[in-house]
Formats: sequence, C-alpha cells, structure tokens
Amino acid sequence: MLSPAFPELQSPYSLTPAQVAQFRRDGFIKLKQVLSPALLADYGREITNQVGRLSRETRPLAERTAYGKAFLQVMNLWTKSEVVREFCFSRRLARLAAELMGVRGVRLYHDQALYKEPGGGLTPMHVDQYYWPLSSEQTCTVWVPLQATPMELGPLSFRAGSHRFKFGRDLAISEDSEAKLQDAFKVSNYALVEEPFDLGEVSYHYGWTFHRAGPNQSNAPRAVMTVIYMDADMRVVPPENKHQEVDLATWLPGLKPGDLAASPLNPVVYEAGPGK
Ligand SMILES: O=C(O)CCC(=O)C(=O)O
Repeated sequence: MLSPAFPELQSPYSLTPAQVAQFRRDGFIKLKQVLSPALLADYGREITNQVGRLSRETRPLAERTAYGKAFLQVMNLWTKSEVVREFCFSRRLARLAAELMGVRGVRLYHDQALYKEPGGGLTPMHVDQYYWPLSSEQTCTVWVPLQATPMELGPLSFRAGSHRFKFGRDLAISEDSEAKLQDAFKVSNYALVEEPFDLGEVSYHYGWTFHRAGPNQSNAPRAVMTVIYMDADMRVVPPENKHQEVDLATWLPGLKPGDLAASPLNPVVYEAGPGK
C-alpha cells in the first residue's frame, strides 16, 4: 500500500541535462529538496525504531575496528517493515537513479541504514563496488540524511571524477584504505567535495566513486538511510574476493555467475515506459 500522505515519494523530480552530465562527469551529485521535512520525519521515525530493534552492535566504540566505529549498519530494512519498504520502493528516488545512470530501469541491490553515533569515527575512504559481484558499473547509491547534516555530524564527501580512478579499487573499508587513498589523492586531480547537507538534500554516487565521511563530533546521532540501485539488466559475475562471495549469497540468493541479478530480493523499482 503506497502512502497517499506523501505523493512526492512517487512523483518525478525533474533533472536538467546539465545535472545528468554533472553526475556522469563527477561520479556523484547532490540534489536539494528531493524529500520534504515532514516525509523525512515520518519515515525517519520508523527507520530509527527498526535500527534500534535490529542493530546487533553492543561493544563500546573504543573496542571496535575503524569500520565498526564509523556507523551502526542495518541492512535490507525493507524486508522487515512495510513502512520502510514504501520508502525504499520510492519511484522518485529510483527514477532519479535510472535517469542519472542512463538506464531503462533499476533494481534494488540492497538498502542500509547508516547511523553514525555521537562520537562515532570517520568512514574511511573507499569504493562500494569492491564488495559487489556485478557485471557493469551501472550501480549507484542514494544517501538520504534524515536530519540536516552539518560538518560536525560527518556528511558524505566525494572525490570528484574518481569513478575513473583505478588505484585503490581493491581496498576494503579500513584504516588502511583511508591512509593509502589519502596518499594517492595527494598527487591526483580528483578534488575532495566535502559539504554539509540541508534537510531534504540527498546525494547519488556511482559504485566506483571514492567517498568517505568525517567523524560525528556532535551529541546527536547522524541518521542516514541509503538505497543501492543497479541497472535492471545487471548480471552476476564470479566473486573476486570473500566479501563478494558473502554478498552473492546474501543479496542475490540462489543466483550464480551469468544469471540476471533478479532474485526475489532484487525487484525492479523503476522502469521507463509509456506514462511513467
Ligand atoms: O554514511 C557513511 O558514513 C558512508 C556511506 C557510504 O559509504 C555509502 O553509502 O556508500
């Protein structure tokens, strides 16, 4: 049942050709006023409840790895809550993903809530597609902060144009990826774009775009919901590392290399067509 209270969740958000070109040049884009404060408050309440219910993290921050300090991570909330499902199946968000990438339709890869706790550490620089056994680069994530996100909360930042940078694509999220990539980017031309997010602003980044986030230096959590999209025609490829083996079993259950990436967990959430 789609919520009639927020038609904006389904209606199109107009992109200009210049914005599409910018996304393909920079590998990311930030878009303002995509979702209203009222919608974010409503859905955010349910997402936060689910994170509280489902997060299995009990260790104090000091006892965690860099990855563990970066955020509480709860995945595929859409399968746990009808309300979150409505959010993750947003045609507005999915259509933006398809139009930015220039594909006919998109499927869900998975969703994840990323809550950076007060005092939580930085998110080390990394690329997402290192983790995914997928056949093309037509993947992207929408990063939706559930509150305004000033610098002290740790907004997502990007290396502009770095989806074409080949170094560091084999690095897992860790202190090592942060250190090696800091060095690599000192001698490259990929500018760091590190800015606050207004309430209602979201970003899209390709699976191969390098990104990070600063620590949460405030007393409040940095609540973020994300949805990962892939081209509706995406195929599974043989896993190249142990993370991809886990991802194949977890997010593409029952599929094998060569298959269309279309398990029951990967519904088409937007498809262009007459009247769509
Ligand atoms: O929210 C964060 O700190 C990191 C997010 C991220 O890496 C992603 O959504 O791909």
